Amino acid sequence: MQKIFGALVVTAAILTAGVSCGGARNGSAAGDGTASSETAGAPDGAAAGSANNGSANGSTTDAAAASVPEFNADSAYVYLKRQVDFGPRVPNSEAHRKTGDMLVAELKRSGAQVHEQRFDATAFDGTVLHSRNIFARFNPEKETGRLLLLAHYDTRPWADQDPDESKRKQPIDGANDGASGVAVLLETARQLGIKNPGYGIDILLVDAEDYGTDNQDDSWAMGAKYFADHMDAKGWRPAKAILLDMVGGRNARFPYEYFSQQAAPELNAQFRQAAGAAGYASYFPQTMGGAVTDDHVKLIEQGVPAIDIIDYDPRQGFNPTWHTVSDNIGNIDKATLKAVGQSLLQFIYK
Ligand code: 1BN
Ligand code: ZN
Repeated sequence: MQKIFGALVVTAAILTAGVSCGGARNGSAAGDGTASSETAGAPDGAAAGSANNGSANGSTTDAAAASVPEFNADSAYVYLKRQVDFGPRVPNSEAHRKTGDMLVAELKRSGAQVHEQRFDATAFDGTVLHSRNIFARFNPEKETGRLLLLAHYDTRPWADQDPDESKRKQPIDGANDGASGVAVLLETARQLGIKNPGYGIDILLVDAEDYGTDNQDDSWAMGAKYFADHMDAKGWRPAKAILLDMVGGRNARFPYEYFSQQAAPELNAQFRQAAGAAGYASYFPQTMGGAVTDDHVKLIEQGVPAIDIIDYDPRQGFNPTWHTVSDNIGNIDKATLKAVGQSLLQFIYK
């Protein structure tokens, strides 16, 4: 088993913190939710366009779900493009701030109760990252059994894995590493606003994930750590959590991530069962991937069973665009967004 994490610990001091809460509003379909007429990926063994039995117009007060809504990959793609169009979402940049504002607005539009959790984090190089986690609650009155879905929205400041050394100081677009997970969750939020799953679901868009450095585990996932360290005081502890990271790449595959399987084998099995039921088992091979020090580890460390759906195979590594300038929208595969998003909706509404 190959391990992708460092051994050393670095101080990621939190200097200041504050939380604000926005009001809930009813969501509506993303008006511009069709970026193109391309057909998103068909499920295994099915014709394109016939994926699933969902209706787009369920009542917002439905309780138990008899059918699973259809995940609109075109809408997810638009959500991805909107992020990328702001430019690299490096903490402290204007693009980062504008993206955060857009995410808050979209989550409110879906009908969620939205909280902005602001904090400053000191990165490994001493840079103070003015950061904001964005936390959206569906059915906030349900106190137990809540499902947390998360993804990071910040992007890496350096293309330090680029094969061309002259590009390694450039920031990345983060179309896959960052925007893809957020896009799937924004489309999921839109679906939750249309059809109430009948239980508590939270969506957490975390900040300050990707400002890390080799061999310093605590230099990564600072936003997730901040959330995990403060969730009990806020009454926000979930029963289980699913992290999406790099869920839009070409030829993506999502084997079991090591820490996920150690901490939450049952949740992992349930998610993969849902993926199979949705017709997307081929994206989720029943093999062990590597260990990735990602946002979910911060929740696991606080006792939350959490899994990471991440395109990482120890034999092939991450997607070849990982932390390179090629992590751009041209290398996004809508079929991958569809496979992960539909599997997630199947899990939610099963
Ligand atoms: C995931 C995406 N990660 C960063 N971008 C987590 C990670 C941390 C991956 C350390 C490799 C090493
Ligand atoms: Zn990254």
